[in-house]
Amino acid sequence: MPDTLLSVDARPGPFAFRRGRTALVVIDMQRDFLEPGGFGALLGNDVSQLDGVAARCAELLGWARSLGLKIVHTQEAHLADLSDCPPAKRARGGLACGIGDPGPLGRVLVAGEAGSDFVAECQPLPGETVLRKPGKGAFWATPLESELRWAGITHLLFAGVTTEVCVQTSMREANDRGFDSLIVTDCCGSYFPQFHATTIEMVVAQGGIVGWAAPLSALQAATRAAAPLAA
Ligand code: TIU
Repeated sequence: MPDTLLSVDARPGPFAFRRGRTALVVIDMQRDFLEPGGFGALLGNDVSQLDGVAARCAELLGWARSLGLKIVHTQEAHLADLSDCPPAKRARGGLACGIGDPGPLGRVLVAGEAGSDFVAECQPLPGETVLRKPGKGAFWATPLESELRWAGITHLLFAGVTTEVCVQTSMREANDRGFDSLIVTDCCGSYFPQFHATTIEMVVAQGGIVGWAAPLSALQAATRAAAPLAA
């Protein structure tokens, strides 16, 4: 299949990428962050602030699948023995029911438990990468960078939750590793709307100090205007 060059109407300027060199990274669309009783709720957050993100991420996934993009789903979850959970992370917040404890969705933030699973709308398909990560950033203590480089990926599209925690941390890690990255603004969400909005501004400020930002509609428009490359 010939590659395709797409140009997205983005901030702070056009974001051009080749279909064959671009991956969609969907960050932590797990029950633990989106549903009542999960880690996000146990931290004291109002998970209803994330209503609508799963449906929009599903639409983004459909767009990326139809384009044949590489797709990575990350999952913030720890090993059952918590050997990959820094004690400082577990202690943070002083929760009565925290990481590793039995909660309404199984052991909190532990791989294989109900809360660690992806929400129904964002389940990975066969052939897509599922990347468990112990931290907020997708590159720390994971094989993500190697996997992207081996696949020839140079450009990344970021979506998922939460905008200012795991999405922004991962995007900053990608930026420092030389990947050009775009945050899909309406396919991310935060428990704090003002943090979501400010994160977008932080990304695109200073000429795109961290990367680019655009809504899903801009990606869809870019596909409609796309031209196949000769080789
Ligand atoms: N608490 C919060 O906003 N986020 C996280 O703990 N993890 C992710 O963002 N995935």
